[in-house]
Amino acid sequence: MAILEILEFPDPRLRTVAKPVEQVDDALRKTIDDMFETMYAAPGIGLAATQVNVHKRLLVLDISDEKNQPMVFINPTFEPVAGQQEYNEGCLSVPGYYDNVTRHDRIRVKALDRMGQPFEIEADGLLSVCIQHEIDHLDGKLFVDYLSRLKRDRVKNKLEKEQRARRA
Ligand code: QAP
Ligand code: CO
Repeated sequence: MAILEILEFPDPRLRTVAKPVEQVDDALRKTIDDMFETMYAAPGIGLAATQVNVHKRLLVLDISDEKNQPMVFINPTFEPVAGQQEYNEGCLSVPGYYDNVTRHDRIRVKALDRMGQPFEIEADGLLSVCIQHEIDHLDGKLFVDYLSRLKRDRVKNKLEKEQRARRA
């Protein structure tokens, strides 16, 4: 297993639209395991392949307190079922910044599991927010895109400054 480098906003590679996974094989399962190791080490509750510069439609998450409920979604899609909710979101690619985003509450999700088998679930609350946030990454979208340009530009400047300091 390996800890992968997480791309940070405003890295243009975060804008890549990921391609569907065509084969769920051992090589993909290795990427999945590395993504879990990276997410747990961060620590985070969700990670999309885009964030580790792998442009395949794949995401991992674990919203449990004990960090013992890993979930994998390959080629995920969702449909809204009911309601809206506001959640104070963060992102491993936007470290140190949190803001409120309104999304669907109950959604129906279809995906493949780590053996390539199709499954469907309904999700609401935090699980639903997390799935929608991670699917956005696969489409090159970040939660800061839902905020005002003023807020987004402030976050961009702050992170660019931190990234420059780290490289100096
Ligand atoms: C996405 O985010 C998410 O700023 C997952 O300094 C977040 O795991 C979905 C993290 C909230 C729904 C609600 C963020 C770690 C982790 C930071 C994360 C940070 C360190 C974010
Ligand atoms: Co994120």
